[in-house]
Amino acid sequence: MEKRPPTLGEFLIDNQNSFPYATGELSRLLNSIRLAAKMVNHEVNKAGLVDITGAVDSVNIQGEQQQKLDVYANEVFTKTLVNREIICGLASEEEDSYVTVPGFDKSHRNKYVVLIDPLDGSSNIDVNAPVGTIFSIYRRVSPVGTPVTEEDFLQPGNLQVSAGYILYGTSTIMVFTTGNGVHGFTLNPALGTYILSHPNMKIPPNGNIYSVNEGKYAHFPQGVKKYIKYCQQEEGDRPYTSRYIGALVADVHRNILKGGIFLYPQSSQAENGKLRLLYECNPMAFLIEQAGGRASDGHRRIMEIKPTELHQRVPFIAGSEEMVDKAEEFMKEA
Ligand code: P6P
Repeated sequence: MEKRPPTLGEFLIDNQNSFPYATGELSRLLNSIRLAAKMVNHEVNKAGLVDITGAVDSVNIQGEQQQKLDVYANEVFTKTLVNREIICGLASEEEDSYVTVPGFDKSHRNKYVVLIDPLDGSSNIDVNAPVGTIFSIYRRVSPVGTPVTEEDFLQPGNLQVSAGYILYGTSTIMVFTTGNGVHGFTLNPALGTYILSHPNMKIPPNGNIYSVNEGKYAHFPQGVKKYIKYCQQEEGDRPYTSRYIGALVADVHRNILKGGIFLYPQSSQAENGKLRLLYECNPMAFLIEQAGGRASDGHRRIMEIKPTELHQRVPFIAGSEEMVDKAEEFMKEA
């Protein structure tokens, strides 16, 4: 009889020994993210039916109007991760600073810190378009048994132990890596379990989808403008198809499956672009590189950038290797 695909829980048990520093903590950590994602998914799926869509009268540290689901998702992930006493600290895009997990005797003995964008693309909520959660996990650098420090969060992306996203789309999928490839688990809502649906995801080395907010074209640097015009020229497999969902998780997930490039460049309006290095670019870069693609800021590999502040923004050019190579050629010119 053909063996059914494993659930996420079974996968974590079966692969426990391949996780870095296999002590069971990482498995428990990924399991707590799985639970929080189910809770957020439940609310996202009924957003149109209950009073949970729309904005609250608060603005987050990014200066962005918070949506009700933003606040809810942040609370769910923060409480689930802190209450399980698995981590020593947490940083969220929605929080001004990092959160030290209370309970000196226990939490400070934990080895991992988590950085999270609880609900990426939240402006899509009210129009029933896809949204996502992005997470990034590091091993602390400060001594175990002491309170977590900012340095624990300001680590370059190449030190990530794990990273992943949950895409709340036409179905809900959790995609993550622990440095041994990228695997996708689709939620079976009837059973409440995530089933391995996309084992060992690989991004095609080339593709014909480019993803950029062309409404900002006038503000892009010359090299970016030239690359966009290159994408639109009739030659070979071009013009490419333009696809832009307005939620990083959805655009990146599509590009990993089909091949493509995503660009959020710097501009005259935003000299470092919009996307956050720690909560969005590093985890996505880890996943894309593990899937065989590339992620740069147009000049440097994203995962080699040494962060200087928690909410730092960087330009983000990522996806199929040959497409990122070509885009960087144009960006070198001007
Ligand atoms: P713009 C969502 O706010 C987000 O952080 C990403 O998910 C998305 O790719 C990007 O911003 C969209 O930004 O400026 O094109 O609306």
